[in-house]
Amino acid sequence: MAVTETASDFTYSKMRGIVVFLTAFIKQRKIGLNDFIQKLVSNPQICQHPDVCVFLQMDQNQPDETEAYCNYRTSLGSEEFDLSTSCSLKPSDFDYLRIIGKGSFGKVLLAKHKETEKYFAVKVLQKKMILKKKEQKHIMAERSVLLKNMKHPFLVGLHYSFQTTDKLYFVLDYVNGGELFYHLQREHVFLEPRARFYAAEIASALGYLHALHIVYRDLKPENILLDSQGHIVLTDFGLCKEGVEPNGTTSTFCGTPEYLAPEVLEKQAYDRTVDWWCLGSVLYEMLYGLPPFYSRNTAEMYNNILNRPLQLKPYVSNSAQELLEGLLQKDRVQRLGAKNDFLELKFHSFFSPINWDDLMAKKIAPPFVPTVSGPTDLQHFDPEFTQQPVPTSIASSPEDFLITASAREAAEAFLGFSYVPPVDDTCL
Ligand code: ISQ
Repeated sequence: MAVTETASDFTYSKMRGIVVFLTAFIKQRKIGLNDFIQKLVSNPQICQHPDVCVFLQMDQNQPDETEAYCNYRTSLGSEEFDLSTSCSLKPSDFDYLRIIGKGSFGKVLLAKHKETEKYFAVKVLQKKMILKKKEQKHIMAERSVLLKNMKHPFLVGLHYSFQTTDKLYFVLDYVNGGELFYHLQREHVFLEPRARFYAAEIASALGYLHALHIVYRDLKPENILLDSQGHIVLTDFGLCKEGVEPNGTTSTFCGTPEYLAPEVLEKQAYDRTVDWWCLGSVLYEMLYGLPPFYSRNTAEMYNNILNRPLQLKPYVSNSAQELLEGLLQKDRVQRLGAKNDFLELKFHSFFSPINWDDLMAKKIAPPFVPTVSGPTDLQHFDPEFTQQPVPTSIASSPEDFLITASAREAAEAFLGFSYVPPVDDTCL
């Protein structure tokens, strides 16, 4: 009896050992298999091999299935978002309705997800263009910034990212209240309460990014949108600088001229205080109708940014002038926000009418509600974009199947762009 018990104890502990070993082994293999599959599907040539298609249960006759290799399910999605229930996304899952923005690497399109009939802004970037301009690190940074599980009421949300052989796709929240500066141009200047509301929403988003060690860096008019209720939505994380510690600095730059901080213009090291300069520029433009130090002559404007003292005309309040002086301080060490970042702005007298908890909860009624009749109302987008035809290559591109050397190079450069969540959480 005792012998039997010992034998069974022995068998049990041995079995447990084996189970523990096998569990760890299987877990390890799962991770390995996941990596292996990601590598497989990221190689266009291998991806189209019939055996690989069978292995991955892909239908070779459905080009889109093979072209969009990997997908990403993010926790960023808002509650009403349900693309996350879909196992994989591909370009042909969307109807691309209109071009709503253009940049040097690609386009932003209004797209309707066919199954859910929900609207998204899909940003499509050409890998070749990114590589040509050596911006691949920034784009991967944009993805990784968006993947940082960021959720903030005034930052655009990423729902998904995927890639084809030659393109990268970001599926983002769609907002159609127009660019903030589209409205500013129509009205020339904003009254102080309205400027304060927008500046506060932007500042809270920047403070949030800084807390995650992210410098937005590229705050410029076209990146500041309004949603249909009139709240701020900051887009375009393409030039965000990731991994900058609160006291760390970085010295690379590419950006837009009007809002360039002096340290950036001089190609000196910069840090998160560069965002407070940009916010100062936005606030100045909202209150005075032109960017600070503005000149039609770019060289003169650069010289003004570097050397001309800030002159503030008296038709804005003292607290607004004081805030602008703090934010548009040429010496970044003296700049408002240099010590305690967002906190220094939060407690500035200009923002004293703002209840920050209410602001974050979107409980403050926006001072202006854009008139939009529905999601497809594109009146606030530039007709220069919306009137252009949508290229058919966005939904499926024959070029994706021509495996040229440069396409392979591009594919390799963006390995890992599409994120496959851990095996336990996926339907791969
Ligand atoms: C979301 N909605 C409209 C326009 C956009 C442009 C860029 C990024 C996201 C967007």
